[in-house]
Amino acid sequence: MKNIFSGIQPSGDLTIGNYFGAIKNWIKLQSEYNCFFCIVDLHAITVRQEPKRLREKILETLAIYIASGIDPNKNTLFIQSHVPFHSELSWILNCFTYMGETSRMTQYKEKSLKSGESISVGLFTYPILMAADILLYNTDLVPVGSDQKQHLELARDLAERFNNIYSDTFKIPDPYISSTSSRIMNLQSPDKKMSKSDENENSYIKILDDENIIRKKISRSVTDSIGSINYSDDQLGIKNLINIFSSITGEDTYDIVARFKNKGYGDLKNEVSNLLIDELSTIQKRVKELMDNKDYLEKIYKDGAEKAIEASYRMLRKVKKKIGFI
Ligand code: AQP
Repeated sequence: MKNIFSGIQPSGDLTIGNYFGAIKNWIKLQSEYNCFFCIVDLHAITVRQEPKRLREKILETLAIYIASGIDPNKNTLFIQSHVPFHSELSWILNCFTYMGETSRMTQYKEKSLKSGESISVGLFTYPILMAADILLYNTDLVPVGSDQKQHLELARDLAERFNNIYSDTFKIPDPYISSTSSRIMNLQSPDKKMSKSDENENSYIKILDDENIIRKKISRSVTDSIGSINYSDDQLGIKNLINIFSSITGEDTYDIVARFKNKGYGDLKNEVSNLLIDELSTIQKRVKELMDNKDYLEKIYKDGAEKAIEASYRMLRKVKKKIGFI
């Protein structure tokens, strides 16, 4: 079986961007691949986190994975900081990365604009840690949203660079990016991606938002003055709603447009709200049950760490040997 690695930062409340862009694809892929699904807490501290909240969000992220349909018996579910090899390989790869490569990263550029002088070095080297995450597990495929494509290219470049210097060591991973769910957009500024750390709560929908909040946020989502429903870059807000619709039903975007011919934006918003509420309510109920059963979650992440350590220590040993460490 081929290997998959993917993860989400517990840096806030997971959004439907994380759900459609990552988790939903994982569910589809879990029966065909040997999957490592990680809660990337080391990545989360690239921006300041409140300790109590971070602890809560780490467990909640694990609960969301399981509640969404990731089978903990079939897949390895673990917390990144429980496997020290991630940080260790990350340092080694730091020494093989050029400053220009990390400076070019769009996510770094966008976030540094927000943080100014107080941006952490961790945010600058974040893609190198991500490369270490992926390369440790002989990963064939990385299911991500399109925002992460550039980071994945760096992982591929670093793997090739290392292999060229020292002979074949790392497998070269491929991205897996689905078309309609690859970039769920901000509900208030549909030219930007939806992000869990956005300051405006109305810009994103949390996986755990209740029915009323979902309806309110969708009804307030920004559209346009054109007045007819088309799948077009001139109507980014409407396009985003159609993509969300399609991510849930699997329907082609053209069929969705045809279905709403002669109907108004209110009809589309209403239907998207209904679909989202339907999709998320079972997950929300299950997350609640899991969060009340911390012993079960602890067993899953402890077993997961053991399996992840077992799967990755050989790779780090091989890397160290090739470099010349004793
Ligand atoms: N809006 C999105 N559309 C599609 N996919 C998305 N992903 C995130 N947002 C969207 C995918 O979710 C996975 C995990 O993302 P992450 O939380 O580790 O990092 P991120 O991409 O930086 O997500 P956020 O929500 O924007 O986090 P913050 O605000 O903390 O930086 C990835 O596969 C990502 O593509």
